[in-house]
Amino acid sequence: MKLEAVELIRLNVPLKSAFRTSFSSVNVHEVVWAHAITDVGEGWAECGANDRPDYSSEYHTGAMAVMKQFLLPDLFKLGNDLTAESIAPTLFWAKGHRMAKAALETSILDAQLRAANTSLATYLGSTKTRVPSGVSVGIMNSLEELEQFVAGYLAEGYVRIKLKIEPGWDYEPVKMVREKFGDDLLLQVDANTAYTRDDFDLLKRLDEFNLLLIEQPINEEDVLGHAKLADYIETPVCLDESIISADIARDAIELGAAEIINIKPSRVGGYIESKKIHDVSVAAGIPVWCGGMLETGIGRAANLALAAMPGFTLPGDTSASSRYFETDLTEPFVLVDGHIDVPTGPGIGIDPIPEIIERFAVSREWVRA
Ligand code: SMG
Ligand code: MG
Repeated sequence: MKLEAVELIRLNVPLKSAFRTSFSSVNVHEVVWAHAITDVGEGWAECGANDRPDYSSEYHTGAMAVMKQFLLPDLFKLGNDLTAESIAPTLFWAKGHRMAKAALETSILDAQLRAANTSLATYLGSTKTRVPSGVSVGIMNSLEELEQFVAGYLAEGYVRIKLKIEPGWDYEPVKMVREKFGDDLLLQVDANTAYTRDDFDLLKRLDEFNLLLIEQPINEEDVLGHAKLADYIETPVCLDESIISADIARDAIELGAAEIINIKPSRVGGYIESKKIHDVSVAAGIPVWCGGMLETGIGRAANLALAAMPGFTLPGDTSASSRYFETDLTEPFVLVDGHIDVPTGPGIGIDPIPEIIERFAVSREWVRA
């Protein structure tokens, strides 16, 4: 196949309520999409970057700049030799920028699979038709507010609760949720690197709550520190930000730093690398689950296909459209009995709704061969 053009679309999508993590609070989710036009048809993907380099070093304006100046010219140069599988090797010379690369690879993979009439789930070797859905609950202003939100999500049917934590918002909120909602609740926490090696005793106090896991407690570059923590506490240590490739996943597992892995396709450069991380983890007996970056339906559809792979044995942050959005940009994904259906159509299996793109788009720009 051949890449003819890519449209980069920036959208500002309002959130139903502010989402606060240890590093930011957002009311409007700023999104970038890649819309690939090839000789065999079009494809869509969402870039996982935030508007600021707060979750990772990537950010929207930077991701679009590297796509335009370096990544896309190389993909155009491939001419008729372009395949989704050729993208990572072609762009390997460009260090980092995995979220930018993932968006391009996924949009072209979507086009390739649509033309072949194959779903992304089939391409990845996924086996489930629906996946259990967890929900990520932001840092709140009070324990009362947190209790209300958790009660609401459980009433909707979410099968697992993840609490965002940071110093000062950890032991008490986890204790409250455990006490109010019972010992059977699947409960985990995510610190987004907010702690340090000096906080191990504090984190050990969470052992009493029988958590499924603690996600990325300390600096993403301190993989050895996570191994030391994993030795020190009972709660399984799960890595998110640290795992940017299958090689790093292999090393982190061997070091004992990753007892569980959160796979986010955007963070690791796409779905092909995600499958490699899945395979490395399964071979080592490490459970994986699918993370999220507050994706709209375009990103969520592809994440659901990944989450349906056999090694994804823990519920993911693959919540329904209504978790974040009053209006999604695709047909909404709905929670049924705590699960979301995996799309079965060709490619990512879902299309954006043009009028809703128009409503939320702040810029649309074509990059041509
Ligand atoms: O998509 O539901 C979602 C978001 C889940 O908590 C979530 N993501 O570190 O896992 C994580 C965070 C990153 C969010 S960046 C704003
Ligand atoms: Mg995380």
